[in-house]
Amino acid sequence: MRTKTLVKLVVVAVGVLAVAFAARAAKEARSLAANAAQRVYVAPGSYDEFYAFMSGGFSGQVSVYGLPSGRLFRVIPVFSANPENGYGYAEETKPLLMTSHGPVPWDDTHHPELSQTKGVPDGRWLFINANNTPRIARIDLRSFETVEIIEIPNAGGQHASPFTTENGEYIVAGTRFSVPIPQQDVAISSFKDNFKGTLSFIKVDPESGRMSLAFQLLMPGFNYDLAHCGKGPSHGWCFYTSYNSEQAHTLLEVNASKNDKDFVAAVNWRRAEECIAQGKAKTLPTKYYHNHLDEGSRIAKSEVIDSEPVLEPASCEGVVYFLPTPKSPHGVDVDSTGRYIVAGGKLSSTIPVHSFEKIQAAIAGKKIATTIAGVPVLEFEAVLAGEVPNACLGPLHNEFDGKGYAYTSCFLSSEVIKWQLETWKIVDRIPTYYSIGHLMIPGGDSAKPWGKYLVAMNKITKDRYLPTGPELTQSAQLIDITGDKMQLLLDFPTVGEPHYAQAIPADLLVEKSTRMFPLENNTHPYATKTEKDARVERQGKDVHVYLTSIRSHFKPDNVEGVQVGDTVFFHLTNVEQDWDVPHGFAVLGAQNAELLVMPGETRTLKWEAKAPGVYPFYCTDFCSALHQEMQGYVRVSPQGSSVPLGTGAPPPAPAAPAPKG
Ligand code: RUQ
Ligand code: CUA
Repeated sequence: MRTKTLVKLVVVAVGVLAVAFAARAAKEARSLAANAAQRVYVAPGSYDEFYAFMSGGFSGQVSVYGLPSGRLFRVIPVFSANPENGYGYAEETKPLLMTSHGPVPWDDTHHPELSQTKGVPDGRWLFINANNTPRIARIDLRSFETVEIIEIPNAGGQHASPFTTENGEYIVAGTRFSVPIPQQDVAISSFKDNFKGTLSFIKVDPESGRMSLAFQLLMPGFNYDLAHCGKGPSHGWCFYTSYNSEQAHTLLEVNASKNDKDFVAAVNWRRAEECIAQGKAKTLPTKYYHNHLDEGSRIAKSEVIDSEPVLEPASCEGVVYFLPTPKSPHGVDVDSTGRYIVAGGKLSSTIPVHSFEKIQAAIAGKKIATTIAGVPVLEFEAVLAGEVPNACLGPLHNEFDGKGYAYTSCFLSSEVIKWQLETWKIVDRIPTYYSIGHLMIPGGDSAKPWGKYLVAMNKITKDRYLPTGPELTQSAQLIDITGDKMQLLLDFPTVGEPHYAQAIPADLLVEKSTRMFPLENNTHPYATKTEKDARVERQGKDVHVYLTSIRSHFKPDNVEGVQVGDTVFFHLTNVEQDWDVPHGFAVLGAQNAELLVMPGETRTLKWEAKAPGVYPFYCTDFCSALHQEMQGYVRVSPQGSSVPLGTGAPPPAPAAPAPKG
């Protein structure tokens, strides 16, 4: 029956999409603000009002845009190596991408999450998940760089991640694909017996931001899709959607759509802490990596961790409850007051809203319908606050404006709807082009949304832009939400596939933006802080070049005495102490990437000397009028050659004048 519903919905959706295409011009004209251009125009040299951080999806990165202009400022490399600046190629950054599977140079990022204090984004860090090889990264919002990556063990498809509690006590994560725990060779058809899901709680050090895996909750093998944590009255709880409560292991599009309701798992993490303090957790042997960039040396180091506490619901009463939720829910969002938990329903046309107060009353009143693997299932009617009827097709995600309204993205009907909490009445809708996934309001998942704009993130653009072959861009659409009617202002193409995004007022970040790394704080063991220390040293078959850069030369700019079979480490210290003066470094035949070295830092490129010859190197970043002069050579001689190691022989003295006679 669910299959039929699905087919019907898809047929309707295709129809809706066709209509949307045909009537696009007319509808768009109606929803486009009259003075849209003026309202998004940020004059040359002026700053945007908000920073928006968008996930890159399958690009594995985070892109930084300005709002309202939609201008792209930067792509921050996170889980994917980035030859553009040497991230993942420079020796210092390689350890950031280490995992228990070895170095992993790519991933799929979905949900950026700003750190919060008292439920409000504080502009310190941005967290983001890796879906495929489960990890969470932390980006420092002073330097806009990835400074830490922690692997999440016992997980697959780490999608319900990384969502913060009100004060960053935890960043939570959930496993979309259940797996055998511990991993083992079992028949996939033994899914129901052997596969489990995990909900992870990662502690964040309030001073340094350092993450550590505090514990995992072992759950029945459903697909845990998304999460959000409580705030205000619901602080202390986190909520995870799940689908595939059927525990199907094949043909999920049919077999995981059978049950009329799946579940939101409501986790009381304070209760978990109590149980762990009472010794109720098991220690599971496991192996995962925790990688961290040292602030002084700016060298990443990896630590391997081999066990972790795991809590089973049956051994900790009251730690988790299931809230029945219709039709394969996707997003789960907590409104700004912390009183309502709004779920999506990929195959639904209504939006179910759970009430935190009613959940507490249902627990106290033992309104328990059944129990699954030690998890009590609360009665649907007992926890439901209300439903938005005839909402739209395929509601996925919700954000809030702090004024009592929720905004829901509807994938199948390609629109955003605005509705009122408590009356559950729809007050406005606006089409999106096309197939919107997430939507984002600055601070829209926090206790104090800044409101003003809404960004729709669309999966499909079809006829919206100039065609670029078979692959078309995804897009973001900026919508004004200050009035009664939502108004379209702008749309712009995005990098990779933006799933979710977060935005924060620019003035919370601008002042503290890092301008350079002070040379005196550089503790890199191969740093060369002054030109007079520039040199070349040999250690067996390794040659270390202590290199400096400053406008417009390298020191040394010639290296001789390298022999075939040597490995050359170019340790480049950019000794500039000025803003916006990186120097690049590239050498002929390098099989990794370039280096892009910020003022005051040291980065290392490994280069193999393979054949005799003289190989040029140069600066890749146009840094000065004499940038083109910023170059050098490395000479490679045959093995056993007598060419001395050093910075090159001085030019031969001019020949003495011939005696007169
Ligand atoms: S997802 S389009 Cu957050 Cu990866 Cu919903
Ligand atoms: Cu340094 Cu160009």
